[in-house]
Amino acid sequence: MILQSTEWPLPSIPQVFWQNLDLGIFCHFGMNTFCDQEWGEGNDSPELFNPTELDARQWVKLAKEAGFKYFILTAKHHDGFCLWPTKTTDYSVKSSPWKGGKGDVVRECANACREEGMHFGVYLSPWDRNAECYADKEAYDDFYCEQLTELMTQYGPLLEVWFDGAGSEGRVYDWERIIGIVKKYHPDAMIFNMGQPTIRWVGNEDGVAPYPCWNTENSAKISMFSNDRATWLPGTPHWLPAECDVPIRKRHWFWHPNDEDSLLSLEELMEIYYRSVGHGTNLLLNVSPDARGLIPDVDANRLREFAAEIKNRFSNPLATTSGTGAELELVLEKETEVDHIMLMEDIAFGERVRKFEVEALVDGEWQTIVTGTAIGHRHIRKILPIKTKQLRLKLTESAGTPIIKEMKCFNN
Ligand code: FUL
Repeated sequence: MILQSTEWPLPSIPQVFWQNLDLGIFCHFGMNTFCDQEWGEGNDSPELFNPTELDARQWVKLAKEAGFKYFILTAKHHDGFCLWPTKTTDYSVKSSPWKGGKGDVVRECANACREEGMHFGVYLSPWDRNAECYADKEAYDDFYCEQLTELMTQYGPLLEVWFDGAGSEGRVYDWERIIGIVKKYHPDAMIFNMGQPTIRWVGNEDGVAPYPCWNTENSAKISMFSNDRATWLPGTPHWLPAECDVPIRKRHWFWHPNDEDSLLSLEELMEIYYRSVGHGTNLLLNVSPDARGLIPDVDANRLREFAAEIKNRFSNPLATTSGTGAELELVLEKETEVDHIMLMEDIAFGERVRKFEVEALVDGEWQTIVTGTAIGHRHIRKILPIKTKQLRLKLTESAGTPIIKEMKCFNN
């Protein structure tokens, strides 16, 4: 059935670009790294910030080697400590012993990204537990806008700006001004979940999206700590793809000593992959540098294993096709066992498919092997292995003519 309506939300070109990147690395590094904590109160001495071997190239090269396409650094977390020498406060790298107070982590990371061809983004926590002016709404809005302007103007192109709602439950910021600054300097950057977002939080920190996870939404949760919905400015687009964020060490965004046991297993990471990228969202996987300023070998190796497994499962399709219309056939060279199906719509034309089935020809009979609703940017389905030479995709409900960018099958 083709729905009558010819009106459905379309993504912007930068949104499509961002969705095609699929995989990003999140990097939490800061005062907490040196204090064995997740949420500093903003009173730890800058003297403690002293990475002995900081090398942002190591972080970014690893991300690139693992096939990740963007990198987001916590320029300031809730403790208020700034990783760049901001003019707005002394609570920054400037007051630390690292490089004699002349260092700039944001610059080193931005430069490494540029050199490696990695898209760069920044996280700037609205909640600030150090800034004295935080209690004064207007004064803090000024302070925050100045910090944001520094980040927007001194570090080259930015793919994404991450606004974290944690700690800001019930607080109102001057979003119009904040978003205005992002748009002025980086009109194509993705804005995460607050103000006038262009991408939304998936609603948990486990890295998993529900199925279906439609690309359209009218609201999103502000944080883990309340059921409040983020306040969005008028004009927020209806097309708002989700990003799934999760740390590679269970519940730990920052590095902690003697914490290797919390590293996710390869199986857990693959499960996350199926339920994020496989449900059509981007995956933002956090990997943290330690107190040396280097990503530890165990984390780096796990990330490499993860990358190798994705490649192993999804880079050699048995057959590939694409097409327009309500039915698509996928013919294999010979009868083979199939255990994964991957489908992609051409989302530049919207998310048109509302219901589908995949059938396999087995002993001359068509058997339904998959039924679903959303396809969107990507849909990956693991199935019980079935021997077949031919598959067909039936798009049983859609808005307008379905446009399938890719249909593939695999045998692992
Ligand atoms: C949460 C924060 O409270 C965590 O520390 C981390 O930054 C995560 C990405 O978002 O809301």
